[in-house]
Amino acid sequence: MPESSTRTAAAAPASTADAAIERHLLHTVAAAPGQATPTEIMHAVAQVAREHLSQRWVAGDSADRAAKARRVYYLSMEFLIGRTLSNALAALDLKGEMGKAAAAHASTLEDLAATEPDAALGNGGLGRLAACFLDSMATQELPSFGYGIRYEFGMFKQAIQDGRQVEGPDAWLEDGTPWEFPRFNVHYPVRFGGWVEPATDPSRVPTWRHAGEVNAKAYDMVIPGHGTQRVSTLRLWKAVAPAQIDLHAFNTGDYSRAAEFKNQYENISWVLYPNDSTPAGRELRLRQEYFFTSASIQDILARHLAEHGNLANLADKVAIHLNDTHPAIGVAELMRLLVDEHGFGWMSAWAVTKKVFSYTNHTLMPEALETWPVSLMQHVLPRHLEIIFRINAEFLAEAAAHRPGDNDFLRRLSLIDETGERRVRMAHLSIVGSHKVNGVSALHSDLLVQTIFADFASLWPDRFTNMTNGVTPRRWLAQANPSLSSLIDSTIGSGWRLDLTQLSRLKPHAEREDFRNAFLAVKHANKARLAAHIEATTGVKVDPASLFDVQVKRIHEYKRQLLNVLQVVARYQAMLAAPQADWVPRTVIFAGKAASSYVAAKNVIRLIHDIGQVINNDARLGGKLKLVFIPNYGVSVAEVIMPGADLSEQISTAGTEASGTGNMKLALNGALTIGTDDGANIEIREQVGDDNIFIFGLKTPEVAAAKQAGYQPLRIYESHVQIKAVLDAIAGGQFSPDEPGRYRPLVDSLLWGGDHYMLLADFDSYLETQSKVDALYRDRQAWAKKAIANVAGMGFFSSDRTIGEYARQVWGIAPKH
Ligand code: 26W
Repeated sequence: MPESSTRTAAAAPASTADAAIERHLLHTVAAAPGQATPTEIMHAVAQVAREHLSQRWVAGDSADRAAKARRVYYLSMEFLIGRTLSNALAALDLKGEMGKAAAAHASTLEDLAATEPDAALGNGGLGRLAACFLDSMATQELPSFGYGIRYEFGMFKQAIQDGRQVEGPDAWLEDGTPWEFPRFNVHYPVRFGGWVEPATDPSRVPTWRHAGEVNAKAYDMVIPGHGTQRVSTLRLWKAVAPAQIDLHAFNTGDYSRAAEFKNQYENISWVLYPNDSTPAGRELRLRQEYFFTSASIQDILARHLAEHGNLANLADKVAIHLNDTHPAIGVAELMRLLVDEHGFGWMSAWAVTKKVFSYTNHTLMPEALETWPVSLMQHVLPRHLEIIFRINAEFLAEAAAHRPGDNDFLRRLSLIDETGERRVRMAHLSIVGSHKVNGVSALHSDLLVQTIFADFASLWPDRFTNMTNGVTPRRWLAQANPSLSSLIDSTIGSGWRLDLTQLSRLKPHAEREDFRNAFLAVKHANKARLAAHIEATTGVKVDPASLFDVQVKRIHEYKRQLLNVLQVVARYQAMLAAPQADWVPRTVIFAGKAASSYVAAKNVIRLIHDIGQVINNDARLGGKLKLVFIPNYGVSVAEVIMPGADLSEQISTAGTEASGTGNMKLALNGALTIGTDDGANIEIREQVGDDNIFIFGLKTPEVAAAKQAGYQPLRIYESHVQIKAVLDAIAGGQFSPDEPGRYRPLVDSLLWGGDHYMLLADFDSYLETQSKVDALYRDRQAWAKKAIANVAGMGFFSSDRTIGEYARQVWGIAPKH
């Protein structure tokens, strides 16, 4: 295709858009326009968007180069992007034209978009946050790169068989993706294993005699910015065996040996670890972490050298952010590269390293904090272990000066945990190697400095800060909820997409009955759409007029889906006891994946299904209570759920949920929150006002106090008629008649296992608050007023605000807006 006609396509009136799609159908997809399938048309439309984006990309990249811009590099093991087509077309302002062109192919843009597989390169909140951040960084024109792993298989697909979760592979790259650009000339060697030869004299450096090497190849995903010509880059690394490795086996005709070799190297980028709760103590995971971190830092240094000629001003031009501890080995890797390969002295390398890195913690739960056995690190990364030991020795000497003689203090601070098998504490390495450390909500950041990082905070109080999470309004309102978006547009204008604080202008409109009715009509339509999805995926018919009560997130004990389930059973029993009472119809909706090895979480999924079977088929309820579990929760499913929710369940034990971001997406779409005093719920309450949110349960200090005082769940059970009835029904097999003992262990974990997350302690308060929810829902106008107040109050929770704060306070880069 000659260049000039590409330019014509870029100008794109409706008919030209059509022509561009046909051109790609013929030349890129190789399908006859009259016979193309929706997937083929989707690929052709994506190619048109890709042309525009690559032009923007090249222009932006040269601008950054020319400006020798300071850049931020966001290192993350996970990016939960979801689909790209609609987002890209919106960013390019091509939705209208492409919609018309799709109609010419007897299709809608939504149908075409639905054929794109999700890029599900993440587990949950941390991965989706990284994706929202990329959107905001591009939109705010922040010179930035995301770096991660190009997993061949992303987050597993969840199917439900006989009420149980079954995991399947996520072959998202099977049909290729239009959004990636392989960079054939960008690749780096990443080395593993072997031993370290000590320096022969003090003026020299040790030599790492590695045992194996893998090639990291760059694949760029384009991240469009909104309201700007700028795009950002997500650079993902694929592991490829170095050619010489299998050459010998090939030459001797031993193909299975050659394949084995190849596999051994290439498995590094094969699959995402599908666990968000306990760090996998597996060697492959450590190799993944080092693989992408090393390739990324080599790339960062190469770019800096190309632009500046030397590394002397590295800290002036480079900010590297650690998204949790997964890339923490980067601290040792940068030291190794500077000292061993670029001639830096130890002291000056350390000064640079500390200025370059910053670190976000995403969880307080001690079991989720990563540590690696010293013996494993010795085996996989011997030179890095040496470097970590030296960092530790110097750090402990500095700390000792602060509290002479306090060995306990030093033992707690050490980068090496010496209790039992010696282990490297990756969070400690991240803190020592960074100039800023942050939590993800006000409460979480406070708790970090009061609990797990208290010793570090006593040394360096200024290093710790808070950056409350946010979500991108482009995906989570404009794209997911077009009807609410147009209602907002026609009321306060469309500027909220780039300045979410403008939503506060909706506040006075909550007083207008016509606006409330329009809002309720939008909500009802979104509920009808969600109801259709529920019926299609579960076979259960639900009533869009009922209260849609939604708990969607990873399944985890601390998130307390089980507390919600107990409440549903209590409601069921109460309804049976008083069938004539005026019950508010409710549809209780769950969705979420359980880590494949997490037995307790998987049992909760099964319990939800078993109870659903009974409730959904009990004619005595007159259809006024339904319980459904939507399978395969992910970004695209969330885009259907969020707009259709009335009630947002955020019921973690106080002090356990670092922030939550689903809470923000639901409130932004007009759901009212029922939640504990935890994570970002607290800040949501501050923003929307006490009257517009339902907060219940023990607060963080009360949880701690109750545990201190000797919490006895069995006592509560014995003295509490309703709790007893609920637990007896579940443990006695009322919902699992074919196997009455199925849920005995689950109930025992509450009664005899200590009820670690204090479900029984919060039960009463939760039920009482749920009654208030029912009462409010009866008054549709009063409900609408509060729902609108939620939308209006969500301006603070844009990821644009969060990124602006990081840029100014952590990365030292001024965003454009
Ligand atoms: C495999 C090891 C592992 C362990 C923990 C992988 C990933 C994790 C993360 C910490 C899990 C996670 O996604 N945390 C969530 O991060 C969100 C974004 O900051 C917060 O909103 C959630 O509260 C937090 O649970």
